[in-house]
Formats: sequence, C-alpha cells, structure tokens
Amino acid sequence: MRDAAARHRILIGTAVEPSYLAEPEYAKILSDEFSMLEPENNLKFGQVHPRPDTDPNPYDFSGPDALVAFAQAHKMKMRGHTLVWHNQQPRWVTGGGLTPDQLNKALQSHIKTVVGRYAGKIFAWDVVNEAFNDDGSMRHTVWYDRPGIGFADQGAAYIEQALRWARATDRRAKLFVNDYGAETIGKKSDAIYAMAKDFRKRRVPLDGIGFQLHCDLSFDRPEALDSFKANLQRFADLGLDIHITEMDVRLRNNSPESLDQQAKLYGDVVKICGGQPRCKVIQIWGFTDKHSWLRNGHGLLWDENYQKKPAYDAFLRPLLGK
Ligand code: 9MR
Repeated sequence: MRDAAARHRILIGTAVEPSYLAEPEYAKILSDEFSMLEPENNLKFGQVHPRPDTDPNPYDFSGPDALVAFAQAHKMKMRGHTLVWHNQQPRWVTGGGLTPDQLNKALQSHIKTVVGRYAGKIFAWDVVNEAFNDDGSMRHTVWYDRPGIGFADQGAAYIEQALRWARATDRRAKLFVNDYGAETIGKKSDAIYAMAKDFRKRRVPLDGIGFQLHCDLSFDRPEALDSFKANLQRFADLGLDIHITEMDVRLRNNSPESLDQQAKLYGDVVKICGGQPRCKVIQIWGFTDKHSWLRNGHGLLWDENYQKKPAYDAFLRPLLGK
C-alpha cells in the first residue's frame, strides 16, 4: 500500500501502540504496508504530561520516543495526536485547581515542550481535537470555558491561540484541527469551515483539516459520498490540506456480505481522496481487528489473525490505478 500510494503522493498511515511492536506480525505489516504512523494514545495530554510542571518529572516521552525510533528505522512519517482535547487529561489539569492564567501557562508550556521535542520528527499535528459539538457550537472543555485559558465565550479564539503557540515552536510542522462527524456537509462541518475561512483570511497558522472518518456502512450511500467529496473540495479551495485521520468501518457482523460492503466503502474513500489533490493522508485507526478500539466491530483491513480482509484489496486497487 505504501509504495502504491507514494505514486499519488499520498501517505498511508495507522494508529499505533508501542506495546504491539513486540508482535512480529504486527511490526512487519506496519513497516511493509504503511508510510506513516500516529500514536493512538501516547501523545495525549494525560499520557505524555501526567504530572504538573512543579513535579521533577512532569513528562513521559517513552511511548512516543519508541514510535519515533520505529518510524525513522522504517522511513515512515509520524503524525502527532493531540495537543488540546477534552479527553484523556490528567487530574492536575481537570481538577479545577488552576486559574485561567495558570491553565493558559500550562497549555503554552505543554505545547512548547511536546512540539519542540518532536520538531523535525513529527511532520503534522492535530493541534486541537474535537473542539465542536455536532450542532456546530463549541464544545465545553477545560480549555475553552472551565476555567479556560482566558478566552471563554470567544468562540474559536482558544484554538487560534493553540495554533499560534504550535507554529511559534515548530515553523515547519503542518498544523491541523481534527474532528469526527464532519466528513459531510452539515452543521458541524459548516462551523469548522467558517472557522477555517476566518483563520485563512487572518493568517492564523492552520494548514489543514483532519477528518476522522469513524463510520459504518451507512456512509456507503451516494448522497453521503457526494457530500463528502464536496466538503473536501470546499476546504481544499481554502488552500488547506486534507488528512483522513482515523478511518474505520464498524460492522455488526463479519458475514461475507458485510465484509464485501466494507471493502467497497474503503475503496470509495480511497478513490475520493485520490481524486482530491489536497488529500495527502489516508490513515486507518489501527490496522488489525485484534487491536482496535471497536473491539468486535471488525472495522479494519486485517482480521484478528493478521489475515487480509476484502477491504485490503479494495483499498489497494484504486492506488494501483485499477
Ligand atoms: O483509540 C483510542 C482508545 O484506545 C482510547 O481508549 C480512546 C480514549 O478516548 O481514544 C481512542 O482514540 C480516539 C482518538 O484519540 C480521537 N478520536 C476518536 C478515537 C476513537 O475513540
């Protein structure tokens, strides 16, 4: 997959946990088939920065460092996930003991430290993850409004601040906002689009949009796929890159019919990305159903026993121009 996609200048990525690298089959498929990886959990605030800055040892870089080493050894790119999110945060952040000013300083120093450490190693960052509600309003989070970093009720201003801190630390990393349920045109993608348009106009350092694409077979409808395509196009027209960041296709069962439908949907998404010059990354959220947040959702390209599913061929075919 990685070689076929390289001809289209598309990176093929997957989410990774370092502990899985000890499984030879896992490591082999990862390095043979993928040109990019992203830590599934290791760079989230709670994991990488579990203790406050007053602690002698506030950070734990062991997981992401192991993944950087693997990526470099196999000439893979690495994507960073994620600097600002409402989930997987440490108690010292969520506990309510920090003033907006302290929280502001904590986030600034977090972004500087983490982005700075991986400058030149991580080529793109999900700076802010899942900042919007499905109705397009801003999600209430500790960063936004409880107590917030000082921009409560100012819409996307805290996102702008996080992007500026990231850019000031690594001028070359591509900076993304990432979300789920924003693949097609609707309230959520409209809100992200309005923010992105404003950011581009004011030269806020936003380089691209991550579309997670956790979906099920209901996405396999012409209306949904057409809307997806049109949505990507409007973001591309703003001069933004597009990364598909977390694709999986959840199934109710793994009957041959379901697996074939899943395959078709993967193929359709690869075709749509391949047809959009601004779409530079197609990443799946894990690759084997053995290690998937969906558990019994059968969502990925390899089954629990590392056997390729029909989705693998369907994913590869458009990349080979077939
Ligand atoms: O796959 C991740 C799982 O191992 C974690 O337990 C979970 C915690 O919330 O996060 C999962 O990854 C999420 C990603 O970081 C953001 N988008 C949704 C992903 C699936 O839940």
